[in-house]
Amino acid sequence: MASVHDRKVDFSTFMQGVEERNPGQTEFVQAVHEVARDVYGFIEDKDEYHEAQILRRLAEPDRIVSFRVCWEDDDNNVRVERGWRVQNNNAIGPYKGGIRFHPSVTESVLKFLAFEQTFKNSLTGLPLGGGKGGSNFDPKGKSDREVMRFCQSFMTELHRYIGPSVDVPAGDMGVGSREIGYLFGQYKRITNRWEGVLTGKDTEFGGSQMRPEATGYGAVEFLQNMLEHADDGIDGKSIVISGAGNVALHAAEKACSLGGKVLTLSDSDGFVHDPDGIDADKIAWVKKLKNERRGRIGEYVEEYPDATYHSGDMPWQVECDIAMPCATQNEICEDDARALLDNGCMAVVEGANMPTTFDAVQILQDAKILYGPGKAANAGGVAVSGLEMSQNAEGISWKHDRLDNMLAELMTDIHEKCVEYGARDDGPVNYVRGANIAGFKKVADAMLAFGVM
Ligand code: NDP
Ligand code: 2IT
Repeated sequence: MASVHDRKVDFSTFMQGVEERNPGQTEFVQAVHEVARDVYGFIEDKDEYHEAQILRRLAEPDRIVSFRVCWEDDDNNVRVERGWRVQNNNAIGPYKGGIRFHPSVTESVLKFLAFEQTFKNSLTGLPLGGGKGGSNFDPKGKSDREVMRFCQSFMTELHRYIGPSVDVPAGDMGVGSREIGYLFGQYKRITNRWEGVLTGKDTEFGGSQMRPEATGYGAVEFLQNMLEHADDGIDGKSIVISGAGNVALHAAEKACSLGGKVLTLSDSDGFVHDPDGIDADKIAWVKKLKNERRGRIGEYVEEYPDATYHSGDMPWQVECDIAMPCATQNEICEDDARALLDNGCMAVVEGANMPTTFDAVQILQDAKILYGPGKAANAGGVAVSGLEMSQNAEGISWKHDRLDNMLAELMTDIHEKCVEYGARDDGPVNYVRGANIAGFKKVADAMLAFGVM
């Protein structure tokens, strides 16, 4: 009989298999590659993980549901979009992860996000499995009623596959408070059940205090932990932020409150650069622009004429101490990473999921600057979602300050886990390795306990 040593596949054979089984799914392969590289080092001398094929199983979603979403626009045209829910792994808790509405959504994008989410959710220390869903529907330029009809149709399909102890979606790109309201309303209408099946709800109907702020605030708290660990701090640092959505604006708000100077915000049309700093009042103005008027970031320069607008560009050429990508995947490429380093950037902390390409990550890591990967740095959002689930299950709502403190503690715990597995003698903590190994170990040990399935 072959021994486990004979059955062990090496890293490159493993990755070759992932590529062959997922043709054309570049984002998914990229996410698996980044995790597997570190996990392979960790499990090298641990036969039990090889024997049980843990990594191979984690890189194969438990299931993927895909469905047609049909809706009518304001001109009575019948429109057809695609919808998915990827349930990656529920070893440590019900599937949990956001829903994304964006024209760039594909099965590959949702598989990468669900895979990442599995490790991120494990890092929070809460009982949350990993999932992600979404549609190629573009809410931009649609009326409220069009968004409502789309959300209702999406939930009419999705409700069969979710539930408070089965799978609990939340928001992500293109899905904020408005969309969660429409989705939750339709779930309640179809099932006749009021239950905590979605997080990110408004506080009037079971939402948690601090959930809107949690991802951006948490990312800055993670940055603060990283800087303190390196005997430094945020006060006086210049910060370049991409995006102008939920994560970017709350990251900007928290960074300002800690004495950071935020220089940029962006959307998919371009970025604004305000050398005087985008302070709390200006951020409040952008929040209104985005959430109420659904405007574009370029309008900032009409309100604040000392700022400049750079159409079609990303902000990575702007000189800064710290960069926080908070928009989308693969928004920092190799040239951007080099430009950041040339301009003296000393830390990159990811509010978005996988915003840095594989090669750009390598450049930043080789330069030994502080680099906080999304699965650790942006875990505050899903962590407070986990707290929303607890509050819904108990039928209570905790106060703002309590949740604010719990978020800060959760981010400190995640930082400590990264240090535990990522500390090295010849440079700053390798937060990528730390996050990957700590995230993997908890899920893997639970899977071992369940046997072969
Ligand atoms: P939002 O939809 O609120 O904002 C997204 C922002 O990114 C918008 O300003 C959008 O501009 C911009 N953007 C989108 N695509 C591009 C692009 N190709 N180039 C440049 N800018 C782009 O989403 P969130 O803030 O919620 O999410 C941002 C990131 O954070 C995503 O990666 C998400 O997965 C991640 N994340 C979100 C969490 C949450 O709780 N919301 C939790 C953890 C991670 P435009 O308006 O032009 O589309
Ligand atoms: O990427 C993410 O962590 C999210 N979009 C939040 C998921 C959640 O369930 O709160």
